[in-house]
Amino acid sequence: MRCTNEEVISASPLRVFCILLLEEDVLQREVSKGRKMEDNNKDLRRLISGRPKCFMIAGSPLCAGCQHGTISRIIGEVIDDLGIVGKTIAVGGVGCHSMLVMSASKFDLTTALHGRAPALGTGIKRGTDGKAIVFTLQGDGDLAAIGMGDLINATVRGEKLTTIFFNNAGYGTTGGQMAPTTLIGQTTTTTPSGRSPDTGGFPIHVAELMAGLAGVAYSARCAVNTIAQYKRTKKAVRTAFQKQIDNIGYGFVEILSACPPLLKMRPTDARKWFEKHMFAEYPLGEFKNVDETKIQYQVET
Ligand SMILES: Cc1ncc(C[n+]2csc(CCOP(=O)(O)OP(=O)(O)O)c2C)c(N)n1
Ligand code: SF4
Repeated sequence: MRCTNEEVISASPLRVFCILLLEEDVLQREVSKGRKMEDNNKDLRRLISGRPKCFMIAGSPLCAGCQHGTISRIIGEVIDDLGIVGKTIAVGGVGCHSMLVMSASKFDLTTALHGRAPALGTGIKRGTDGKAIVFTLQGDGDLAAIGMGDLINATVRGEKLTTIFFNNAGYGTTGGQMAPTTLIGQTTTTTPSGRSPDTGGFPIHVAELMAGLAGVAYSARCAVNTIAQYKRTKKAVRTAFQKQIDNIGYGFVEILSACPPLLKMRPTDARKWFEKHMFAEYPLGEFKNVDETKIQYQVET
């Protein structure tokens, strides 16, 4: 997709990184002074162009306006903050969602067959006697279509894993086919007249579904369209990791992520479309946050 320079700058992940990383008071101070950020202000430049310590490269190989990069950055920052880079192992699904973390990070990583990340993560977690901090990166094609059985069964087995779920309402990597999360009426290459419930079924709400499963300790849905959302998402990702670190249960965060090529829109329009339609179908919030995974009923022996 061809974009003007202005559009690329205004919507690219790098700028989203920049804007979102600025503390609000710093931003307000700069704006109230009515001047552009000075090139020689090292702190500001670090905030603008810096990267998580556990990332080896700055920037992103993803399309202009793809919010996967912003989400990946949040994951990197949380791993830095928790000081777990040496014992973290990422398991990437197949798709754009794992591209940045897989190409940029200093922690160990591997990729699973499409949808099988929770199964491979289980093997790694158990093979390290629970010592490794294992998280999966999965898209809505990877997790909610081909991989749904693997995800549910990992929670049913009581695995202590963390999953970051990128919901961009379709398959990005393979050119924009319908996913289980695609909205009713949304046009994709496999729903050229818009998704119809009669033939395409209904959008799936994975964060709510996960909240109903006994092995899950934390489930939330977040977004990264504003500074406030960025902060809330970072807190949610941190909590999802903490549930694993504290051996409480499965930690799950669904994050809404705009994909301009999927929508055949320019980045700025794709973001507006997301705010209008995705937020209506997929409410943001925490659906479960418990400190122990309780047993409902036990047979007396
Ligand atoms: C078993 C199998 N089936 C299909 C594919 C083709 N394939 C690769 S990526 C992908 C879709 C990925 O979409 P999603 O998980 O939503 O990630 P996104 O690219 O949107 O981040 C598909 C169908 C595959 N690699 N393996
Ligand atoms: S196709 Fe979509 S999900 Fe993939 S990098 Fe581009 S914007 Fe991101």
